[in-house]
Order: sequence, then C-alpha cells, then structure tokens
Amino acid sequence: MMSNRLSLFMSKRLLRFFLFVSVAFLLLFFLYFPDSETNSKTILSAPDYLSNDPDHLASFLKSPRLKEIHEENLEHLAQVEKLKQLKYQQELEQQHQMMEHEKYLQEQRKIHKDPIKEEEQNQEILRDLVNLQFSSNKDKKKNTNRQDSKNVNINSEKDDNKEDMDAMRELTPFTSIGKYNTDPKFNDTMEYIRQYSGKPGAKPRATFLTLLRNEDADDMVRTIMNFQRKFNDKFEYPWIFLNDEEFDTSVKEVLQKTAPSIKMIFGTIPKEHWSYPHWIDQDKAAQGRQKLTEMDVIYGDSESYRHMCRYQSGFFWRHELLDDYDWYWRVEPETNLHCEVSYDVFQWMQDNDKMYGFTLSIHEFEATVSSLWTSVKKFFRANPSYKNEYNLKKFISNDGGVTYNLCHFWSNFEVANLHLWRSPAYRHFFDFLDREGGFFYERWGDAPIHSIAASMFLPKEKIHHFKDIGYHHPPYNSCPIEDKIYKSNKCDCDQDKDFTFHDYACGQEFYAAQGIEKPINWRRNVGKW
Ligand SMILES: Nc1nc2c(ncn2[C@@H]2O[C@H](COP(=O)(O)OP(=O)(O)OP(=O)(O)O)[C@@H](O)[C@H]2O)c(=O)[nH]1
Ligand SMILES: [Mg+2]
Repeated sequence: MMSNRLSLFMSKRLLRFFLFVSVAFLLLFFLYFPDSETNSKTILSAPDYLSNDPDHLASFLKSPRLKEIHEENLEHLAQVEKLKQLKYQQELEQQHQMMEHEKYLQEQRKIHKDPIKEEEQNQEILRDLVNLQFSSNKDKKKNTNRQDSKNVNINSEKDDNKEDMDAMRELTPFTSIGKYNTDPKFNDTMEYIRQYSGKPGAKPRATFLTLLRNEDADDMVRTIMNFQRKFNDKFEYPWIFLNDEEFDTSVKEVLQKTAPSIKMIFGTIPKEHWSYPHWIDQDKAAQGRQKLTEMDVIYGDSESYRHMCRYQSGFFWRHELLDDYDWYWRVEPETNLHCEVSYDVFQWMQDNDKMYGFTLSIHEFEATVSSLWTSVKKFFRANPSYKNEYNLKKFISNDGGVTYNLCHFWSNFEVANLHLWRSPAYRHFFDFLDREGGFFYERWGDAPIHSIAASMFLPKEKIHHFKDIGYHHPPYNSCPIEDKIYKSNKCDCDQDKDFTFHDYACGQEFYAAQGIEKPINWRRNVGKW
C-alpha cells in the first residue's frame, strides 16, 4: 500500500519535472533562435544593412525584410529613371522650341526684318514722329498769317502742300469707273456701297481674283485645286486672272484644265495702271529703293513689287473685267485653305451686310511706310467728313491717331466688296496718296492702304474676321484654335502654328478695337516661336 502511494508520488513529481524542463527548453529555443517569422520584425530595425554587428547583419541577410528593401530600391530606381527621362524630354522640347524660335527670327528677317531691330527702330520713328508733329505745329502757326482764305480749308500745314492739294483736286474729278458713278456727294461710304450692292438673299455677283505672272502658273494650279476642293466645287464662282503682261496660251489652258467647270477669265492690265505717274521723281525713287536695299528690306530694290502694290491699292477694281461684280475673294499662288468651307462666304457677307473680311493680320515693316501716316493725317484733316463715326481707328493706332501702330489686315486673303474701293472716299484717298509718291519713294503696301481705309471709312462692324477659315500664305497660318470649329470644319493644320494672336500679328488689337471676346484659349500661341 505504502509502495503504491510512493510510486504515485514519484510519478507526479516526475511529470512536474518534465513539464518544467519542456517550458525551460521552449524559452531557450525562442531566445537562441530569433529568426523565426514572428520575431524577425521586432528584432530588425532599419537601417539593418548598416549595422556593425556581424550577428545582426547575418540575421538581417537571412530575413524577408531584405527582399522588401530590395523591392523598395528597385521601385525607387524606376522612379529615378522616369524622372531622368522626363527631364530629357523637357530638354529636347526646349531645344526644339529654341530651334523653332531661331527659324521664326530668320523668317522675320527674311520677310520683314529683324523684329528686335524693328522694335528699336519703332522707338526711333516714334521720336521722329513726335518731333515732326511738334515742328509741323510750329509751321502751322507761322503759316496761318500768310495764307489766303481760299487755301485755309484745304490745308494749313505747309506751302508744299498747296501743290499737293491742287493736284488732289485735279486728280479727283469723280469720273465714272466703268458703269459706277463716283459722285462726290457720297461722303458716307456705306451709303455709296448700298446703292450698287446686291440685297440680302440675292445671288452674290462675286468672283475669285488673282494677280498672276505666267511663271507662277504651277503654284497657281495647286492653289486652285485646293480652293476647289475645300470650297468652290460646291459654289462654282468664276475666277478672274489679271497680268501686267499677256497671259501665255499654255498658262490659260493649264489653269482652265485644273477646274474645267469653272468660268476662267484672263485679262491684261492697261499700261497706264502699271507704270510711273508723271509726277514721280525717278532719282528720288531710285534713292528710296537703295535705302531699303541697304536696310535689307524684302523687295526693297524691286520696282515691279512697287507697281504691284500700287495696282492692288488703286486699280484692280477699275479693271473692266470686274465691272459686273460686287464681291471678290483675293487669292495668291502658293496659298491654300486648311479647312473645309461649307457655306457660301460671299452670300454670308452680303446677307450679313459685311464689307471687308480677312483671316490674318500683321504688323508692317516700318521702313516701308515711314511717311504714310503723316500723309494719312493730312488727308483726313482736309477731308474729315469721310471718317465714319463708328470707325475702327483703334485697330490702326494705339494713341488716338497720333501714330500708326503698323497693324494691317494681311491682304493676300481678302473677301471684300468692290464698291468700297470704287467709293468717292477711297478714290479720293488713293489719288491723294498716289500723289504723295510713297508707293515709289518708300514701298507702301496695299495691305496698310486697304486696312487704313476700311478702318476709317466703314463702321467697325462691317469688318469681319473669318476665324473659321484655315488659311496659309507662306510663312504664316490661320488655323482655328477652337476645337469645335477645328473638328467640324475638318481642318488639316497644326493649331500650335496659328498666327492669329501671336505678338507679331494684330489679332489682339483687332479684337480689342472691336470690343469683342477673343476665343477662350487665345493665349495658346502667344510668345511662341
Ligand atoms: N502679273 C504680275 N503679278 C505679280 C507681280 N508681282 C506680284 N504679283 C502678284 O501679286 C500678288 C502679290 O505678290 P507677292 O509676290 O505674293 O507679294 P507678297 O504676298 O507681299 O509677298 P510674298 O511673301 O512673296 O508672297 C500675287 O498674286 C502675285 O502673283 C508682277 O510683277 N506681275
Ligand atoms: Mg504673296
């Protein structure tokens, strides 16, 4: 009995002993083998790979944390790589922009002149104009006492001007142009235009019009094909070509073949419309050409370019082939339309009582028009009644008319009413300017002449910017920057190359002068190139 109790007591103690030993063993196990999953994270702490303790490092190298850190590193490296690539791309873009800018500057130098120099010269001219203004006021005061009452209302500026003014009277007998009466009673240009123009809804009497040299026929073929495809296949307006020389038969044939269904009319310009008027001093004209040539002004030395500008200003609308028309769309070789024009532009102009439409505007090269504004002011002082009360003067002058800001509609594209140029106001204006001689002594362009006249003689709402017509004349583009217009008109141009609101253009001046909203994204290309 006794031995039974003893053996039971002994076996309990043995059990307790084994229990104690196992617990102790487990404790030791966790203390000495700490790389089990649960302990590793609590023992290792960053940056484990920098530890100086070899045991610590050894245990770290075995841990899954190493894998995690490796993955983190890879991710980090990928991000660095991405950033590097981004920076590279930015650098490339910058380089590209610099190249484009350099290209732009070169074009400017070639086509107009160095824009930086131009700015300096503008400042110089501004100073000259202020001086001129000042001295002419002094002259005025000196002369008033000497003038007889007959001359006072014509001009009170200088004695020389008397001669000009006599010439102006001699030149403006208001004879008819073709069948158009230019009775001077029409001081209001709109009133004059309305007596001849088609009424809203009537079929417009309209034509395309191109001044062309035989040697430019190839370029013209491409332009005709483009205009036909984008617009005229639908509306079939005729096309008049004018040339200061006889058109070659082969040129006429090839142009007609380009658009067989279109009525093409070829005309020669009368010699008296493309030659020096008798009052031009040839030596002075030669000096003027030399001066512009030395200044590296494009066409500075060209006589034919000057005849062309004078013709486009004062004569094309007198050509008998245009007698039956109210409207023209001026097209030059080497130009093209970028978008489809699905509506009848002439009909739209007529129905909406617009008189002058353009796509692009630009600043003129100052040296070509240095004395133009002085002459313009002289004209308006003598003929204030031609000025329309609601004119667009703000487009052409930033200081209320003291100076010309060089803005003009780029006249290589024009959709306009021919009666604007046939009007007494414009005829008088052109004849006066022609007498001044600036077409030959400087290099007055038809674009500033048309723009100043349209801006001064018309109410401003008669002048329309075709922001929906994509157009190219080297080197500039009008490319609708509003996506809705771009898509619906199926344009094929680069919106980043639209020139409309570029600093060198005058889109900003036009919208401000009209008091109308610019497109929301008008800044898109400002300061580019
Ligand atoms: N018949 C004829 N046409 C000319 C002459 N010079 C220019 N033209 C035309 O007159 C228009 C304007 O001439 P452009 O040489 O294009 O003048 P521009 O647009 O100021 O200058 P570019 O930058 O050269 O286009 C174009 O339709 C020419 O084809 C000429 O001597 N004879
Ligand atoms: Mg041209």
